[in-house]
Amino acid sequence: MVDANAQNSRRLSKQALAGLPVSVTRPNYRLDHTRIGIVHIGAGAFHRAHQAVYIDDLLATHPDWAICGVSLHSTDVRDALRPQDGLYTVLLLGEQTQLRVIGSMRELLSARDESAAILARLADPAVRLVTLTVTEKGYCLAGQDLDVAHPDIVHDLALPDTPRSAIGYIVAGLRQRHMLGLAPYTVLSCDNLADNGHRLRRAVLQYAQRVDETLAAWIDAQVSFPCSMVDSITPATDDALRECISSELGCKDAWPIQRETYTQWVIEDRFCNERPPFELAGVTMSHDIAGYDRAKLRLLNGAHSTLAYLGSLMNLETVAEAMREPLLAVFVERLMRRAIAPVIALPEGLQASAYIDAILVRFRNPAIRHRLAQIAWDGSQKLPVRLLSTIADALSANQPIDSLCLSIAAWMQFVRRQAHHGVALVDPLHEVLAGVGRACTGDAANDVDAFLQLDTVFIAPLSRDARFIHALQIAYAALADGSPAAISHALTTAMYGDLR
Ligand code: CS2
Repeated sequence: MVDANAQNSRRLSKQALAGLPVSVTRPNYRLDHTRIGIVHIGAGAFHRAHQAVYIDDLLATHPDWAICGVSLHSTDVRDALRPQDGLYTVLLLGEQTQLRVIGSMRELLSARDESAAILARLADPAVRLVTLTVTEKGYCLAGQDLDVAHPDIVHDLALPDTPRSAIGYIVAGLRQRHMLGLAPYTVLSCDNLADNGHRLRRAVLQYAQRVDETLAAWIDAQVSFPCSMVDSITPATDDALRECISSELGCKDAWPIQRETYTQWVIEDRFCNERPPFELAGVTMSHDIAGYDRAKLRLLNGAHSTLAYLGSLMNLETVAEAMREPLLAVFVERLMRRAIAPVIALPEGLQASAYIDAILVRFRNPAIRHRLAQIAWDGSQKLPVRLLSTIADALSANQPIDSLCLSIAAWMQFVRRQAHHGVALVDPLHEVLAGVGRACTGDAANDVDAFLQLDTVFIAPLSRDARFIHALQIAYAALADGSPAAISHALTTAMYGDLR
């Protein structure tokens, strides 16, 4: 333990590295011998916990792949990390916890006031890869297409040289390269989104077509957008973590990150420019991203969202706590084994039972306080890829959908409860959802119908499928008033196989 005054006066930095306790792993390369090779858009916690750690593993032998981290909407990450020379700590939560200082983010920029510097980086030929984690909503999509009415897209189309959106920056960077006769960069989506590369490519091309058709044709022919699958549970940073890390380090880290020890990154090997030797850092290069994606989004994330809504309705706080609730733990395990796994095609070599076993162990990890409220965010964006796609496939295969509909009904009940309590949702549709939630009366047919009108969440033909509507109404009615007692009762009924 270090003297509190000394700790407050010192900040994590290059100079502080030598004085850190020996148990803390630190960069095994000279920070100033590295060179920026990647621009990452969306320098949030997930990127810093995941991709930046893989890159940190490579810099000793491949120093020209350091990262410039860009935040689109805020200056917080830059303001926290720049005074620390870009350094931050990752706390790895396993049987034994481990502290590691990451040095791969050599530059931090914010689009709020450094737009020109970001565009200059994107035009730098040493940058051969642009990666992004901007979450589902950052793609500005309406269904499969670019949402041309999205305020950021409207802005960027009017002023393409001073963009706001990730799509606007990617295209502005490519436009400079095209004009300068430079090779394009590969654009790699690292968002937890099915088919992420294809969706991004479509949005970029649709946007570029509106800016300059010649440029769009060049992007179409020259730029690759590989798909990728990312996985590592990363609970949000809180003050307790900040204090704990600063006290362990003996100096202040303004924005440490925590994550589970487990991590996976699968990337489609389709790059139009040089790429880092990802394999050396444990990344799987594959041609079946869709299979990995499906397995992860539908099993892990589908189960996560289910726990988030049912668990929140039961007034539980974290995933591990929800897994200690026997009814919920059994329900979610059966959901994965009996309702989800039978209707997904897994990539070669991935065994559903072992994959689910591992997910259950990860969810039970007592070292992680992963708040259900965090997972409940952005339900309108997450449910289609996590649960509704499985329901559509189950219906096509004539498989039961009752328990899957219980997860969707739990979201509806959650929206209803928050609206009635006047608690704002974190969701791009929060205003519409608050209106729908407030109007809910508890009548299953009416309430379910009101939710089904949300046509960016419930897409036809599923939204009009009589079997789906019927199962949803039964599930919603089974959750009754959404109270903890009603949820326990519905889960008990579901355990015995029939909600009716
Ligand atoms: C979680 C994910 O917050 C959420 O919605 O389901 O962030 C999950 O922890 C990651 O996808 C795990 O890789």
